[in-house]
Amino acid sequence: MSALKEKLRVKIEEHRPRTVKLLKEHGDKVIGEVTVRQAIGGMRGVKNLVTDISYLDPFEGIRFRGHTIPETLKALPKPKGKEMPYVEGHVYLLLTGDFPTQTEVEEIEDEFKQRREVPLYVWDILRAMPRDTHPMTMFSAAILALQRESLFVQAYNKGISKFDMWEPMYEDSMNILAKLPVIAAYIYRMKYKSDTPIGPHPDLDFGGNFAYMMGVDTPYDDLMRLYFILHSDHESGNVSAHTTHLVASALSDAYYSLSAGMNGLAGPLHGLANQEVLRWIQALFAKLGGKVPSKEELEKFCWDTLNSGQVIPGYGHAVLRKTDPRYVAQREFCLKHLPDDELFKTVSLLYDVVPPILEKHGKAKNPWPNVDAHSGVIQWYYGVREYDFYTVMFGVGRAIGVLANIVWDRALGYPIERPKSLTTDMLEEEVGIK
Ligand code: NMX
Ligand code: MLT
Repeated sequence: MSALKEKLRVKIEEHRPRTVKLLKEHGDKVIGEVTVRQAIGGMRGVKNLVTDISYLDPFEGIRFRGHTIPETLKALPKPKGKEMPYVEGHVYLLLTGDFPTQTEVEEIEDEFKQRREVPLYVWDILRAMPRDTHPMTMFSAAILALQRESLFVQAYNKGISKFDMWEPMYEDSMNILAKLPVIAAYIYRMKYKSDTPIGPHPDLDFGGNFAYMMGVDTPYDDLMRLYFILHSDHESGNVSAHTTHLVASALSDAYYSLSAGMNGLAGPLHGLANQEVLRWIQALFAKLGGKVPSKEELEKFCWDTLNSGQVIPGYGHAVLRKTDPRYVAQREFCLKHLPDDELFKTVSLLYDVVPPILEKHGKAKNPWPNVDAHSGVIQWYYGVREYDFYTVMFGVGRAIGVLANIVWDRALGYPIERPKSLTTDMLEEEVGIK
């Protein structure tokens, strides 16, 4: 058994009594209430999910296993001579709650190398799809196609105790994670680079290999290490995490669950917003004949967008009530690596322009930028300009968090998810309209 799996076993055994005690001794304690607005309005703010992988404070932003983004980036080990940490180390942190040592991280790097070979039928399936299929459809289909490899299903069919289920879920999750950068880069090179896929490099880590397989030079590797870490998890209620958790709660395996989560990520109000941001900015550039927009032109474009009933992509959030620290981390990367880039300057100008407009517009509860407002501009700078691919990279990162979550779901024996619904008649009766 790998050191990571052994560590996880210990952590799981230590944690289980806490969940048992909460349920047994405090199971009926009330921790919130639900209003009519929440029932109709997407359950916003209803406290009904439990995860220890990450927590999102509305004003502080995300903490991974209790650590802010700057703390996480500082404490995780880095490949020699690199600015950003190993993604493998973040996998270790999210699964176990501890920062790994250099040796522990290198063990996972090796483990991923052993697990990353993608069966040929996956390439056949991708190649059989029309080339103009959206890359998120290809990505989700590839994950789903791999479902026949599930060790969880094999174990289930043989008969497995509920409390051992985390082990095959972990094996499936690690197998998927190792393959995702290979699949994503393959889709990119097949679709947009004249069908010239580049295979993995034997000496490179998760982020370095992704950059290599995309065919983009350093410091793109460091950007992608940062990118995958930043996008990994955002507590449990977001659409991709919640969907993955919900599907897994039926004891569907990690392939079924992740593919479903990715389909949620592909929505424009969720992960696809990063593509929408670039599409929106490029539409403005096209309108101005390629000229960099002035502040006044940006303001007019924002109002035109709002007045035509559309949202400003990359701004607002269901939970956050301040600038997303994932936006800040990407901005810092830009200030260091591409301070004079015109598109970065436009994104920076939007940061000045959009919040007061959204405040004046008076609808969005959070006028500040989210992670998606920034990610596209850096990809564009490094030559990855096919913006409908951006959500696939979000998906590779997001898989780290949602898979860690479903391993723990099985470890703690969480049951099938099944909230209760009411009819409109019942709500009207409840509030005294009828
Ligand atoms: N531009 C225009 N209107 C907005 C925006 C925005 N960026 N954000 C929220 N609103 C509107 C929203 O559509 C709603 O209008 P209505 O009452 O007519 O339905 C109203 O403001 C209240 O919405 P909120 O409660 O502030 O936001 P909610 O929690 O419902 O939705 C988002 C959160 C993120 C879906 C929303 O802010 C949005 O659509 N933002 C733009 C898309 C985006 O950037 N999504 C990416 C989110 C991050 N991610 O990666 O997933
Ligand atoms: C995410 O990273 O999942 C988004 O910010 C959306 C969310 O948290 O609701």
